[in-house]
Amino acid sequence: MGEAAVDGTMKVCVLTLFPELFGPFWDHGIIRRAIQGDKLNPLTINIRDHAEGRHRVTDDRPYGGGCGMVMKPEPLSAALSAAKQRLPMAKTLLLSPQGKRFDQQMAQSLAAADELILVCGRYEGVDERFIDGHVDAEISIGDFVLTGGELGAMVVIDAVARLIPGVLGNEDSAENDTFSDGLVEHAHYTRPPVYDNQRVPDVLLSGNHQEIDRWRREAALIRTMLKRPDLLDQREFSPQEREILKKWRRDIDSLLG
Ligand code: 4FV
Repeated sequence: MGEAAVDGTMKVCVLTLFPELFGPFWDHGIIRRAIQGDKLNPLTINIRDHAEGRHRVTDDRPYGGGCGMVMKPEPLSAALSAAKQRLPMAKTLLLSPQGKRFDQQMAQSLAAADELILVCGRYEGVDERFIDGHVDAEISIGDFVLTGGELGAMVVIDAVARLIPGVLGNEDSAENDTFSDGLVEHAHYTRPPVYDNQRVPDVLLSGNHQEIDRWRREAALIRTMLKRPDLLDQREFSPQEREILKKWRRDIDSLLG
């Protein structure tokens, strides 16, 4: 999805009725650092600025009756044209419960894009003709209904921005991400070595990085089996993981005598 970032900067434009919601998001943490480091170039466009008439109406009652309001197609497509003037190569993504479920894999593919346009709906949703005519893909952050797409857009931008080369401190931290290899992450510990009468696992204090890697791989595997067994359904185990699983089977067999 989208051409690789030629100059290493991802341009992202958000179409929303509440651009002010994004101010704090742009101004904090890794996102702020990505913007200051020219890795992320954000833009918000207020859909209402592209609505006609004195009242700049952006929504109306649904044809066929029923409760709630629907976002009108004209202000949306006018706002989108303004965005495309700045981001001509961008794919247009609508945040909606009907969308393809967002996950780390999708984040990795979006992170390769040079430009992205994210459309945030409000009310009951947007007029279907805008989707048919202008939306390249719909993305859902989960099977629940939000009051607006803005939080979904922030989730997507946050997960994608940290995968842009050079955004995270040392490169490899994204490599060991949860889900980057289809497993949940191993447990993390920091000082103090004893907390609440609980000691940090000795291997982590050993300095033996081969043993530490092996412990972390084993921990990731067992935590995935315990916390997210669904992640293992279609998953191919690496030779190292197969060795670990066989060792467990031997241990269990010896326990069972
Ligand atoms: C949503 C989701 C979501 C639907 C109607 C906004 C709301 C309202 N977006 N993943 N789940 N959107 O619930 O992305 O317009």
